[in-house]
Amino acid sequence: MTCNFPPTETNPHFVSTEKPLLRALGGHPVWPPPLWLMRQAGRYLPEFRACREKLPFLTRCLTPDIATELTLQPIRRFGMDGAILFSDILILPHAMGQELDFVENLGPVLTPIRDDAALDALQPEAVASFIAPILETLRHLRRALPPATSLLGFAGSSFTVSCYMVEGRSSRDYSITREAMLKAPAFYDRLMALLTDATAEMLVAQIDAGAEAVMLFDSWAGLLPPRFFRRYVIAPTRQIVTAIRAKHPHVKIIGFPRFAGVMAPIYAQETGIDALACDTGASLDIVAESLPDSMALQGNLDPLILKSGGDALTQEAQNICRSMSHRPHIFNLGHGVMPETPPEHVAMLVEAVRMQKRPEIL
Ligand code: 1CP
Repeated sequence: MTCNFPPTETNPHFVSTEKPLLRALGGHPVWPPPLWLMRQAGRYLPEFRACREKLPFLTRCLTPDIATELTLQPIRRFGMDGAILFSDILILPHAMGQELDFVENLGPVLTPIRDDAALDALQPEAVASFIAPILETLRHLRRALPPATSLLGFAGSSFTVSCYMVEGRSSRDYSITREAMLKAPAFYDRLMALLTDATAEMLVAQIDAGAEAVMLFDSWAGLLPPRFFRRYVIAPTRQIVTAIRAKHPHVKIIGFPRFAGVMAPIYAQETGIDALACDTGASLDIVAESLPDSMALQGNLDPLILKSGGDALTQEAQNICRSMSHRPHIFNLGHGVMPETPPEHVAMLVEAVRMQKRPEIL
């Protein structure tokens, strides 16, 4: 018999009625850990590829029925605990008027913004109506998702989005953007201020429309030296967190400062986020040592191990879960699912995480 009273972790029969992912984000250990995968909706799924051939990426993001369907595909197949809105971090600059295209084998292409005149032409006031279909998708998803699945909204962090806006495309080192910090600080600070306000507003709108938690992707955070990291990663993230908290004090925020290394726990503590998403190179137990017990960690299986499959996949996934069993942990990858990943490996991973025994009774 199970019993859910009194509500305490020390009662071995305690069963929470809260969604597992939200419970972990709230600072409680959950076993087995809730699970979702970055880029879980994507090219590795045949049903995704079928839709991809018919419609351009931006149309898929901005058509509520399609974006809802693409968000739900991995949930139907694998029953993840989190559903992440099908959209992109570059929708925000596009919504402000920056031209954006996604080119096969090249990725995003934007008209670069490198001076005040280009910045003046942006229209942050246009964002609200541009993202209306995305908010509609969130409302659809809240109705369509299974009761235990949590709905995640997201945005890119100001620094990472600025990289694409200034550079105009993907780059190895975003040197044009980083040079703008040095050579045109007034311009760059203006861009960051504009982005930080717009990002906070967009995330508040996503929460108003039904997102139950939000994630900030700072994919290129690790490119910055510590002083710049504090100024362009930690400070704007703290500002976004503060703005969200003012409107939605209980909604949890996940931060992902990729490649931040030793700066990651400092980021976690100084920004005020609720959960730290860790990249593949992070040692979760070492990161955990410098964080409060109630702060959830998310991650961090190597996407290449998922692609390769076999015993290494089960072993590595279970090692991560066991090392985090005593604290709030959300299982995920250290970066997105690779397009060449066989869907059966994802099914294997979900089973390996869900079916393992609790460490104390092994
Ligand atoms: O045609 C296609 O299928 C395009 C592929 C694709 C997809 C499926 C892109 C282009 N974006 C997305 C969706 C996406 N992007 C999601 C939602 C779906 C999900 O996670 O299941 C999310 C959360 C993102 C976030 C995103 N976009 C990031 C941050 C995370 C990360 O990967 O580091 C970044 C940097 C982008 C930019 C982007 N979008 C797409 C591409 C090819 C790129 C460039 C990536 C690069 O520069 O390396």
